[in-house]
Order: sequence, then structure tokens, then C-alpha cells
Amino acid sequence: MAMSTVMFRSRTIAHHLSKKMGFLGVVSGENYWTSSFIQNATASSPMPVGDNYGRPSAFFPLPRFKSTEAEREFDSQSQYINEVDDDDHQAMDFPGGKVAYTTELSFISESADKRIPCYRVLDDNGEPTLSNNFVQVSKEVAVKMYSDMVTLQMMDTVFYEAQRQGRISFYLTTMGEEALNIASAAALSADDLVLPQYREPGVLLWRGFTLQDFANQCFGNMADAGKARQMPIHYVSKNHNYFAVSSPIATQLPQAVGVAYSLKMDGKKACVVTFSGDGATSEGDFHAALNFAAVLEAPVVFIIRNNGWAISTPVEEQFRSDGLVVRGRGYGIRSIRVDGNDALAVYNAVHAARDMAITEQRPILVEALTYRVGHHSTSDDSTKYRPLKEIEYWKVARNPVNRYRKWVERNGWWSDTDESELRSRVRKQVLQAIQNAEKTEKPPLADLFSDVYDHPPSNLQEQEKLLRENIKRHPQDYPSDVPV
Ligand SMILES: Cc1ncc(C[n+]2csc(CCOP(=O)(O)OP(=O)(O)O)c2C)c(N)n1
Ligand SMILES: [Mg+2]
Repeated sequence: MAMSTVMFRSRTIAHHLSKKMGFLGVVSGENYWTSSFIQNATASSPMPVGDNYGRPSAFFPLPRFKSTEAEREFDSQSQYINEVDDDDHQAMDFPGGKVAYTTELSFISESADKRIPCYRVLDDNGEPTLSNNFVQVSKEVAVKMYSDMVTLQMMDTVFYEAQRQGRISFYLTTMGEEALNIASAAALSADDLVLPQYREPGVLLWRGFTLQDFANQCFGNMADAGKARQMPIHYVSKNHNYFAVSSPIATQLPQAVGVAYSLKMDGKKACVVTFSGDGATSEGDFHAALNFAAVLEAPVVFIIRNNGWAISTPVEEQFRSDGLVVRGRGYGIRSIRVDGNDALAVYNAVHAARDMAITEQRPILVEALTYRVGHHSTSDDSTKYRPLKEIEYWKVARNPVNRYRKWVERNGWWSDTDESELRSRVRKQVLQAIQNAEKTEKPPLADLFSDVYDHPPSNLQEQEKLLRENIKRHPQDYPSDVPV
């Protein structure tokens, strides 16, 4: 009796209060998203907002809706609500919440009048834009951010060349997305778990994965934590809370929600951050993940790198919505669009997103607008399907590293001498890492079949046997440096 009486009383008191104070729009058949939207429509903003982070300005932090008919009957036994609101007749009492009626035959437009704006802190010349209340990064963090962006660029250049020389089988660069890689990592805590797509090695670099670690993975040697089972660039590091890159697109997204839900159940003060490209959003997994995250209220930040292309498919052929930021709202997820080539904007947006994900236990979506300056991978030639001028524009005029450097220099934190010292040091380190990785022994063939099953099933045993027989018969077709 005790518990049900308490619940009954608290609900009827809440109902009574809300009638008296009128603070809860849902009671009068209107929820606060609607009212916020109407206010904002007149203020020319296409999205409903409360504070700067998009939190609703209403009293309750989550869009929970009013009771259904069953609850009203239950409530009607209460002394507080025998009278029926006029407004109650203007709304359908539908499971999940009341819906206001309208006499207007009106379809919701497929697009807003204006595109969702893009948050930035630095202009294209690296000057802070006016009236921005951004979180200031310390000199130490700012300089590490810049150094890591340059290191990432240099690693990409040398590894790409190594692939062209036939020393590794495959590579994929982050050219053009260095700021997004490094600034998002800088805004997180080391406890936050990262589920990457594949164009985010900068997050690992920021967390202390060494150039030697990168080289070991790409060369597939004994020191690779993944035991050389995956293609180059499929990094993994348990020590750095970085899940294994996986080739099938978007599989990381529902997994990320599951991981975030486990953090929630364990009451951890950390979140999950998962990256995906614009192309990944066309996978069913993307939609499943967003919906699960919303209803489970999982502390996960979805960072979507909208870089204009999914191999040769341009975004116009990928979706017809205003990019990907608007997808959040469809699933009830708070979202922001950010200039992915502005390191400070990315830092601030991810910092705020992380904070909300943890303190409010909810998913957040960040769409970062950027550009894939390099080819998709070493198996691609992007000049076959996009204009050189477009690549050049993003490489030069919208270069995220040069833009950020201007800001760091203007603060007096960086000089030409620092630049040349950094570049010569990193170059030596990358070349050394490659040489070491090449010299390091490859894992034995048996490693290909271990670690999944305690007792390998018969079909796996048969595959191993066939492989060994085949190697004996055609040794010239197999690498000579893999211990059999
Ligand atoms: C399920 C699946 N389909 C197709 C592919 C082939 N594929 C690899 S990368 C890629 C494009 C992904 O584009 P996007 O998500 O925009 O990431 P970006 O490469 O631009 O960073 C495709 C289609 C794949 N790996 N997995
Ligand atoms: Mg893409």
C-alpha cells in the first residue's frame, strides 16, 4: 500500500501544481518542444533551443509527456482533478503523450527554410570570432594539439609512401581531418571509451599510442596488439580505451550504445564516443544505434565526420536531409553542427557534448563538417570522380592545421624554430619506427586460428590443415617471413 499511495499522491500533486503554475506545457496538450519551436520560429532560428547547449528552457530536462487516458482515469479519483480542462478536448490522449489537434491540412516540410548553422570559434584566418564564450585551452594543451596534428600529417605522408613502395599492403590518410581527430580527443577524458570508424587515428595518438605502435600494426608484426590479423590501419588498444577498428561500416555504432549502457548501469563518470563518416549513416546500424541510444538514455556521443564523400559517392547521393545534424532530432537526440576544420570549435563542442552525456545521461550527436583531402585509401584515385579544384580549395583555403597554427602563433606559443624542430624530430621518429617494424618478426601462422574458441571447432581445424597443405604445395604464393 505504502508505495502505491506515495506514487498516487506525488502524481496528483504534480498535476495540481502544474495546473496552478502552468509550467508544464504538456498538461495543456502542448509540449515544451512545440512551444519552444514556435517561439524560435518567430526568432528566425530553425531549431528549438533553450540555453546555448540546446537544453529545453522548460522545467523538466527531458521531453517526457503527459499521461494517457488510463492514467487520467486513475487520477480522476483524486480530489484535485474532477474538473476537465478545456485544453484536454483539443488534444488526443495518445500513448506516449498528448498530441494537439489542428484543423489545418498541413504537411511538415521536408526541409527547414534555413540550413542549421555551423558553430565555429576561429575564422578561416585563425582569428577568434567575436563574442564567443568558448572554453579556453591552456598553452600546454594547445601546443600538444598542434604538435599532434603535425605528427599525424607526417605519419600519414610517410606511411602512404611506404605503401606506394610496396612495404605495406594498404593505407588510408586523415588529411584534411587532423583538427577533428586531435581536438575531439583533447576534449575527452582518458576514461572515455572510443569506438572508431577508421579515419580517427589521431585520437589514439593523442592518448599516447606511439609511432612505433602505429608502424607495428601497419606492418603486421609480433608487436601488433591485433596479432596481424587485420589489414593496416585497423588499430586497437585496450590501454588507451580504443576499440578495434572494424572494416564493415557502422558496426561500431550499435556496439557503442551497448558499451555506453553498461557504463550507465555501472554508474561510471565516463561516456562513450563513437565516430562515423557520412557514408556510414546510410547503414541500418546507424539508425538502430541512434534509436537505442535515445530510448536507453545511453551516455554516448556520436561524432559524425561529414567529409563530403563516401569513397566516390558524394553526400548529395547519400542523403537529402540538411546533412546529418537533423537526424538527431528525428530520434530525440540533442545535436550540434560544428566546423570540423576549426580545432577550437571541435574542442568546445565535444567538451560540452561529453559533459551533457555524462551529467544528464543521454546521447548527443555532433556533426562535424570537414573534407577528405586525400584519396579514400591507397586503393582509390579520387581525381577520377571529383574536381581537383575542390580538393585544392579544402587543402589550402580551408586547411585546418594552418588555421589553428595561426591562432597558436598569435598567442606567442609557437614559432618557426619550434616548427622546424618538431618536423625534423617527427620525421626521424617515423622513419625509425618503420625500420624497426619491418625488422620485427611476424606472428606465427597458428595465431590466425587462436583466441576465439577454447577448443577450435572441426571446420576451423580443417581450414588450418588445408592452409598448411597449400603453403607446402605453393610456398612461392605465401609470405616467406611468416613462421609456419
Ligand atoms: C558494410 C560495408 N559496406 C561497404 C563497405 C566499403 N566501404 C569502405 S569505406 C566506405 C565509405 C565510407 O564512407 P564514410 O562513412 O563517409 O567514411 P570516410 O571514408 O569518408 O571517412 C565504403 C562504402 C564496407 N567497408 N562495409
Ligand atoms: Mg565520408
